[in-house]
Amino acid sequence: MAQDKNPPTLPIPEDKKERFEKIKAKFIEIYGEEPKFFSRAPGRVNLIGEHIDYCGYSVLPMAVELDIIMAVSPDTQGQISLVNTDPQYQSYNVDVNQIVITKDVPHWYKYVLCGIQGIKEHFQSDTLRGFKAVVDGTVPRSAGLSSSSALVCCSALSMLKANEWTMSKEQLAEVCAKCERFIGTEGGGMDQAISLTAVAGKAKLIEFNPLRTQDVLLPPNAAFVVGNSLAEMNKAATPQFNTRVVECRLAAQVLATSQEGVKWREIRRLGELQEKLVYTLDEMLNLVTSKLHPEPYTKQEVCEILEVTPEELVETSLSANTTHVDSFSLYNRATHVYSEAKRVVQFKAICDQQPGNALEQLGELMNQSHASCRDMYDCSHPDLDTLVEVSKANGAVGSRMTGAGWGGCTVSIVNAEKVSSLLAGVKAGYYQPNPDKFSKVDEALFATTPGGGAAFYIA
Ligand code: ADP
Ligand code: NG1
Ligand code: MG
Repeated sequence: MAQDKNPPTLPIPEDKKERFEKIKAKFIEIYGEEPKFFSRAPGRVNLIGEHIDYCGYSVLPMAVELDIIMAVSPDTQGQISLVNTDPQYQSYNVDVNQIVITKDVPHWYKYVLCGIQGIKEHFQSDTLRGFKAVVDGTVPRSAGLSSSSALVCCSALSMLKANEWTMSKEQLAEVCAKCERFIGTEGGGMDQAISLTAVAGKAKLIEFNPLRTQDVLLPPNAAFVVGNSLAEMNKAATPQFNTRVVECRLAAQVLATSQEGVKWREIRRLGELQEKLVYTLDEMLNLVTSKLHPEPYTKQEVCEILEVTPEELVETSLSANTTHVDSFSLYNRATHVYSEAKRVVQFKAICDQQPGNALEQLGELMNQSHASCRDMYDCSHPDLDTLVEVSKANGAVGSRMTGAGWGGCTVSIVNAEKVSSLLAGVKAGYYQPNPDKFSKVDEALFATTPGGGAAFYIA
């Protein structure tokens, strides 16, 4: 893969000028000087491949138009000064050498600090510049469109340029995937990779270890509609996300104990176990059926199988906010992961071959993905399930929750000619009956095409 130096510096598009000017005006009002540059990183919608990036499996997202923009000016004194255009977020200042990111409350500025700290650790320089910034975001928060990673990536870009350092988009994606873990979520790297490497007009297949990306050309008659259920969940503030990461790790380790010649302590991901066994995904699904039981495992049972004490289990398999969890679903989680990994391969193959009924085939895979997220991964929400059904009843060929789930958005695939009727039907069927949701429908429901990736803009 080409390792271009630094994401591109682009002219501000005509239709975005007003927003950039507003951010610039705010910057001048706050800091009494003009910003030197803008950084921008988009959110994303994941088309298929949910909750499998952290198991080592490929995913297939595209960037959206919604983004985080920062107006920036380097600070040679090493101060970081952050102001958000949204008044609900308090301003924050810190010396770049004094950054501490605690995992307790995920305050907004900690995501910015994650990006700064990641770049700092990568370059290990004795002389560091800070920066002053005004942050403006349009990605809905905690809605599965990755506002957190857009913020982390945008911040990393700002730190990089403020210090006049260079790094390829791919290197940045690796750094940003790791540094978002400072705040406590154990994600797999999909969000940062697509935000940084997206190409307008194309979805991407993203593979991990090492990070690789391939453009995916979607069928010409395919359009995508995103609907925010408006149920919200912050991933860093709740243990559900990390519990899934841990359940997948335990499933891999428990399965490993059933295989001769495999040391479970060397296995941390379901994908690593497949590699070690040199099995197909179908063979892995059979292994799950024959070696795991569908009922949840108690912590005691897991400890007995792995022959460790509960204290040792914390060391070998658990994470900071999951030490209290005492029941783990291993069969269901592993079944979801291996079947979802298979659906991603099938989705990519359909896009490559473009058969006449590509849209229907892709839609069916998305429907299966939603059912698996809902029933096997327990990461849907009743509002998401309703939104999926309303979308399918109004012309969507396929519909599924997207992102981590437990609330947030759905993505539907629809024939491009039927976008307007789908939007109208979902507006009437899902939003209108609820006055609170209906008041937000204009931001919550939209058609989207694959957007471009992160970039700098001249101030
Ligand atoms: P998601 O990534 O799916 O949107 P997360 O729960 O991972 O959801 O991250 C949401 C958090 O990211 C918010 O609670 C907030 O702290 C931070 N965030 C996102 N966008 C912004 C923004 N524009 N300004 C400030 N903080 C933001
Ligand atoms: P969101 O929905 O943006 O919080 C999270 C993870 C991804 C991936 C998805 C589920 C982070 C930063 N993001 O995304 O890596 O695991 O859930 O597919 O942890
Ligand atoms: Mg997030």
